[in-house]
This record gives sequence, C-alpha cells and structure tokens, in this order.
Amino acid sequence: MAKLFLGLDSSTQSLSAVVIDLDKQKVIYEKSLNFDRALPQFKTQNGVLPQRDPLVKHSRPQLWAAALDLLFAGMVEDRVPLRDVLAVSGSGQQHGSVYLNDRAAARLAKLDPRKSLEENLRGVFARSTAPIWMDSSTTQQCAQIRKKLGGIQATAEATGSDAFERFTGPQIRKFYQTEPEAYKKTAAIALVSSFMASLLAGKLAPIDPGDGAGMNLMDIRKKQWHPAALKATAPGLAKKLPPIAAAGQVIGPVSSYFVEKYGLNAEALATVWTGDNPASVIGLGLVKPGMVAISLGTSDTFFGTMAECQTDAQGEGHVFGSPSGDYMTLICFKNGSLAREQVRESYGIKDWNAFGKLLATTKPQKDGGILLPWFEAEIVPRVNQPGLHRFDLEETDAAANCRAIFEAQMLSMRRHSQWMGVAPDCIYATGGASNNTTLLQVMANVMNCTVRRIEIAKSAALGAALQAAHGWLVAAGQSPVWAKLTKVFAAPVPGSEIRPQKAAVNVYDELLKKFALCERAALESLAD
Ligand code: XUL
Repeated sequence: MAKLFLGLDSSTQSLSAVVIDLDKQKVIYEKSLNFDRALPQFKTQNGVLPQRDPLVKHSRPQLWAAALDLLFAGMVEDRVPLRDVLAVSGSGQQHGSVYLNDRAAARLAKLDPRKSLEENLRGVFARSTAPIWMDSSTTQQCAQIRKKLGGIQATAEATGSDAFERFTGPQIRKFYQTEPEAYKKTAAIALVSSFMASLLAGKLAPIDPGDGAGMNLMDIRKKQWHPAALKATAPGLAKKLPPIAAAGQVIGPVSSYFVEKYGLNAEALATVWTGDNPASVIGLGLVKPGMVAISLGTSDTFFGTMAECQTDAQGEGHVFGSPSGDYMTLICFKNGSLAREQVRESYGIKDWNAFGKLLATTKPQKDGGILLPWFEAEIVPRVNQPGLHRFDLEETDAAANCRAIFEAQMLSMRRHSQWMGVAPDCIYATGGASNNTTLLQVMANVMNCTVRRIEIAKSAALGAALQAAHGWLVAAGQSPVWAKLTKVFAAPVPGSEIRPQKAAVNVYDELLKKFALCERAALESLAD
C-alpha cells in the first residue's frame, strides 16, 4: 500500500489539495477550487462577501464547508486513491474566526453522510459570517487591547505581535461589544484552520501555535493562552477557546462522514491544522533556524525560521510558532508588485523583461536616488498617508526609477528585518516576480546573501501534506527529521543560485544609511 498524505489549504479565494506519496517522494495530485466560480450561490467576490463598509471583510464558514464536500467529490472523480491516505492535515487563511453555539460539538460528532456538510451544520453558528484577515474595522479595539497590555512593545512581547486590526482578539472584542447577546451564546470560537480540522475530525479541534499567534491572545513563549490578553479582549473567553496543540498532532481518526461518503481510509488520522504562512514555511523547506524566504507577490513578504523567540519592539513584524517547533517571523510590505507595476507602467515599459534590461543599464551608487514607493498605505513602516517620496532622483529618468524602486523595497526589507537577529546564509525567492534574474541580483547584493529561486505554487497545501506525514510518523513512534522530510519536495530550482557581488554589496551597505535618513525624513514630513 502506498503511503499517501493529504494536505488542504483553505485560503481567501480557494480551497486546495495536495497529495504526496512519501515513499516515492512525489506530489501525486494537486487541485484548487475557486470559491466564487465553484459556489456562486454564496455570492462572494474573491472569496469575500460584498459589504458597504470598505473596512469590513467577512466570508461564510458554510462556504468553506461546502467547498470541502466539492473538493472530496472532485478527488473521487479524479480517482485519487483516498483509501491509501494515512493522515490529513491542513492550513487556513490566518486570523479569520468562526463562532459556534452549544449544538456544534454534538453535531460534529454525528455528521450524516446522506446530507451535505452545509446541511449538517445548519443551526450550529452563533454568528452567520466570519470576519477574515482583510478586515480592518477594529482600530478602536486594537487601541483598547494595546493599552491594557501596556503599549506596542509589551503587546508584541506578550503575544508575538502588536495589536493588529485583522488579528482575532480585536475582532472578538468588536463582536462582544457590538453583539453582546450573540457573543454570550457563542460556545466555541474557531479559526479557519481549526474549524476545517473540526470537520475532518468530527470534533472541536485544537488551535496550533502558528495560527494561535495570529490572535493577540497566545503567550508567544509559553504557547498557551495569555490570561491578561484574554481578559483585555472579552469576558468568559477562556471557556470559548480550544486547547493549543502542535500542528500535525493527531486529533483522532477521520470522521466516518468522509469514509462512508468518499471512501477515505477509515484509519486515516485527522491532525491539527495551522495557518497558511506557517504551512508555507514547511512547504518551502525553511525548517532550519536562519532560513529565510522573500516572496515577491501582491504584497512582498519576508519570512523565516528562528530558534529563539525574538519580538519586534517597533511592533511592525510578527512572530508565529512554526510547525517545525521553532518560531517563524513574518514581515508584510503592502507596496509590492502593484507598486513595481505602477512604476513600470508610468514609463510605458512593456514587460518585466524590458524593466530588468533598463534597470541593468544603471549601476548601484553610493549616493544613489531613493524612491519610497508608498502608493498605498504601508504596513512596514506604518504609513497611513499614501504618496511617493523621491530623494536625489529625477522623475523623468526611467532607468534610475526602475532601479530605485526595487532597491528601496529591498533596502526596506533589510532595514526592517534587523530585529529578527537572523543572518541568513541563503535567501529563497518565490512569488510572481522571482523569475526576473536582474531583480534577484539586486536582492542578493542588497541583502549580501546568496539567493536561490523556489518554484512551488501550492506551498501551503504542500506544507500541510508534509505536516500530516510528520504527525503520522510521530504517532507511529518514529522521530522524523523535518529537513529530511522536506528535502526533495522543497528543492530550489537547479542552477538558480545568484551570488552577491562584492563591489555592489559595499555600495549598498553605505546606501542603507542614506535610506534610513530618507525614510525618517519622509515619515516626519507626514507627521507634521
Ligand atoms: C498574515 C495574513 C495573510 C493571510 C492570508 O498575517 O494576514 O497572509 O494569512 O491568507
């Protein structure tokens, strides 16, 4: 019998599955189901319910459950050998929360395969919608929680992050304040990850330290609920939260619902899920402390693994638990690919290849031009008045501006990741723009580090499948080593290595000082 493991990723816009064969060290199946297209009756746009208030972003837990049915039915149709699956794990979009009443636990224990999951779950929600990570309507609640916990630095020290609008604690506080009766009737609060794990396990599932750290409710060092944070958030919260347990830890056998309906192996194990970012850390193979990835996407993210918990005194970056048992950091820069695109388009440059070629006609300069590309309000550093700031840079010089924007993005990453105290020996580049070697050379030079490219489209679902394998091996009494488990699956693209160039590195060491001064000046001008 093949040793198969199923990883699921319930993200903002889709539910994905990846099945791996552990003996053959191969991904044997992957599939994604787009919520808007596959389940139009829920009327979501990009996975989000339309709302008049642009700050409010909710989705429906019933939608995620319906997608799980459809995905399993699709796997049966595609003849995925579900009888050979030994364990299932998963990941979810972080921070989103599901509110269940006191009927939920009993209903989960008796999921009826003759009905859909959606029908099975009728009447178990204490709140019909789920706020998700794109929601930014809780500024007031963030300020209240932050104040009770002693300020930005103290909140980050205690929970791994300052209070952020999308984080679950501020969202729970808003629910408690605006709908106190419904809050009272809430028997259990789940994250997207633990809600989906609960369906698979047929019982309320624990939350793992990866996703738990995205709540402003967990003691980041003890990996237990933080009593003062719970108190600062809402009354009676401790009773509504599940226990915290490691990602991949066995909850029990999968619910008979999936066995009878879809032919899933009756002995397959349901395990604890995590957040999509912690799962991606595993899927990209960042399992040793010091390993770092830069994802060049809609927003650019800098994330990596560290052995010791180190929090950001400025409160800009996040620390989450990693499924490997270490810690992971996440720093999110909102002005990523869209900002690069705006610059490219404003000079009429037709594609990224041409952008790279133009950039390469210029040289890194010690006293070079600086372009702070805050097309939109920025997360790191915190900027809430969008705008561009140019220093020693002619707006008319297309080539210099192409260089300046990417240099600034990389200098900003270097500057704002220093608190992590991690000196990577290699950076793994992923995401849309990472196939542009000119950009990767700038990355290597600014970061003074070798860069390798990683091409894994479904890194979270792959990470979840590996997490299922890890959990199953541990339950079987073995001591799996993460680095060995991920090695083949998360290998960088052969021949993609780009080394830093000494002369350019020296220039950027100097330019970083100027960049810091320019950033400070721009922030001060906005504060005036
Ligand atoms: C991380 C975050 C997003 C979601 C996306 O803090 O909010 O990356 O996890 O699914």
